[in-house]
Amino acid sequence: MNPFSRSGIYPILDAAWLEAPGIAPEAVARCLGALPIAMLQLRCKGTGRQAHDFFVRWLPLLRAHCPDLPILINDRLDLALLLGADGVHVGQEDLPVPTCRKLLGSERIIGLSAHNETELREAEAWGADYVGCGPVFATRTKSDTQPVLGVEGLKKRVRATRLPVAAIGGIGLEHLPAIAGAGAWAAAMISDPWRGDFSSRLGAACAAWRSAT
Ligand code: 3NM
Repeated sequence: MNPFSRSGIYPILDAAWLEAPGIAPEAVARCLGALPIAMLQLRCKGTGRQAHDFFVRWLPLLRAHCPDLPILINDRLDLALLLGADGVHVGQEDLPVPTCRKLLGSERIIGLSAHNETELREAEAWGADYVGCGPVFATRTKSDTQPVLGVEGLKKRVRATRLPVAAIGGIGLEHLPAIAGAGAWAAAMISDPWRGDFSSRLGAACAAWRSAT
């Protein structure tokens, strides 16, 4: 199945949230497997060993509970290859897309963060499968972001590329109708689902997306 045929919520599971005390990994994985989400990403900005242990722990667990869902790894192409992830998401400072493509082959998914029209054009020329565009709103999760795009800025990015656009940055439940209305393929969310009961909040996000599209 074309992984971009289903638009929707794209949870990015960051180690900072996933490894917090009190998190029940099985319950999180089960909840993700039960929801109509578009794609999943695991992200760990820790040291090499921390990242290794995190991806080794979580990827097989998510795979077992979400067999039909593409699961990407942020940045760490080596660990994506090791673990058989469905692809990687890279930023402008990470390994270049053509290098990732050589190592991953044509079937796996490569997402690239793109912040202006030049980067959007490069993403297409290099054969990225989708682009991440943000921050749409102010975010506390990442400090070195570009200026806030807003919904109008997001619409411009969507119009400027033929690639599917994953909107990212400060996206909460309340923003989903506007993000869907802007033509984004997905709304990538890190912190919002954790602002309450993870499962109910993510379920509400999926329902909000469905009613907006
Ligand atoms: N990339 P939250 S914003 C990882 O603008 C990331 O490229 C961004 O986290 C970009 O959903 C961002 O908690 C953080 O705001 C998103």
